[in-house]
Amino acid sequence: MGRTRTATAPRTPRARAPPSVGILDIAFHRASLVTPRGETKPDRDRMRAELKVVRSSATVGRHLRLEARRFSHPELTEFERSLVEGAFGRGTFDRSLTRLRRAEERIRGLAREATRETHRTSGPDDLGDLVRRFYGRLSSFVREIDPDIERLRAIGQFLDQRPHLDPAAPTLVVAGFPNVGKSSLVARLSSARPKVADYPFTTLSIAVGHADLGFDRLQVVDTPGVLGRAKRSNPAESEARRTVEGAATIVLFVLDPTDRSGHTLEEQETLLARWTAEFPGLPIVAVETKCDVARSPSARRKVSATTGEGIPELWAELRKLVRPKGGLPPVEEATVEPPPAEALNDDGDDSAGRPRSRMSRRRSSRSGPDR
Ligand SMILES: Nc1nc2c(ncn2[C@@H]2O[C@H](COP(=O)(O)OP(=O)(O)O)[C@@H](O)[C@H]2O)c(=O)[nH]1
Ligand SMILES: [Mg+2]
Repeated sequence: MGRTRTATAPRTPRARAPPSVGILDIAFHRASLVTPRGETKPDRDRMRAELKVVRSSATVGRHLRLEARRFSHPELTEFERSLVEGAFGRGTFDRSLTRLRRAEERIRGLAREATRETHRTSGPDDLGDLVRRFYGRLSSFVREIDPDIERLRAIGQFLDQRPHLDPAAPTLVVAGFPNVGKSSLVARLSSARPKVADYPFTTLSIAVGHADLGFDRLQVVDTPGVLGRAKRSNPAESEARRTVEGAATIVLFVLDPTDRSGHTLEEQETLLARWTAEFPGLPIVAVETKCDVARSPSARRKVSATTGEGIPELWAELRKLVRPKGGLPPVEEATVEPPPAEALNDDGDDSAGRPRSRMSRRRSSRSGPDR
């Protein structure tokens, strides 16, 4: 066998140009359009060099501020920061943001220095050299932070694909092992229409729906399944755990007593016991679902997302737990806010144009993203 490449060898995808290429292209193009004014040609030469320095650096600065702006208007919530930390590593977000801001400052300083230098330089050749040197340094400053810009863009995309949870609203996080019926229950309990399927990890990231409690609006969050392994977890599992830890005011822990999920009740109970110990202040309501198929002898509440059995009683229990401290009159029945039929799409959350909070309008909520 020779070392010839076979036709079936996988081709590496063409690398995308780093962000600096686009940013610098725009900056240099804009700088090339300057129209210097001045009485004499030497005046105009000097002015042209100065304007090129000022305009190219200002354009780059504006682009860098735009890359960072997404994270400060509005500020990320603690929970969003925790999700980002889980997916991208501790501290990486802040590091990239700091490096971006520092680069912007350095570029401002560099431009000030070069502008001053144009006043001490004369002759088109020397001025041309000065601008070229400035462009070179500007380019290397921007190239240096390519990985940071790329990371911030990826973080922005990651957050766009997750619902924005209102940190002030009561939040029911529905969690449990994979394939036990979490998404089916979320659909029963809220306006969300997550994808339901009989294989594990249908739900790879969190999704939110809402239920109107009368006195308040409950956020109901669907989470990816957690296998409850002591030391290891995949990104979807760690997202679920962070949601329990960082967003839940109540956890609905769903157990499947049938053999359909592929996990024994004992395995599931072990995770329930672990979380109960790990989150002592958090109300955890355990329910056994799929009661239309099988019931365990336990004293736990039994429900079925398929037939709706046990759901009103479950609501009554949940409602007591989220009752506001001020003691507004209790409401008899929680009403789920179903979106109108035409708005029932794969995006899950209400796309019905119902008024949402400013924050949730900003980012679209997704349910059951099967990515
Ligand atoms: N018979 C029955 N099947 C259910 C029930 N809830 C969910 N399932 C089925 O169980 C499978 C997994 O459901 P899903 O909601 O996607 O589980 P998740 O992975 O925990 O979100 C799907 O095939 C559902 O149709 C239930 O109450 N009764
Ligand atoms: Mg699911």
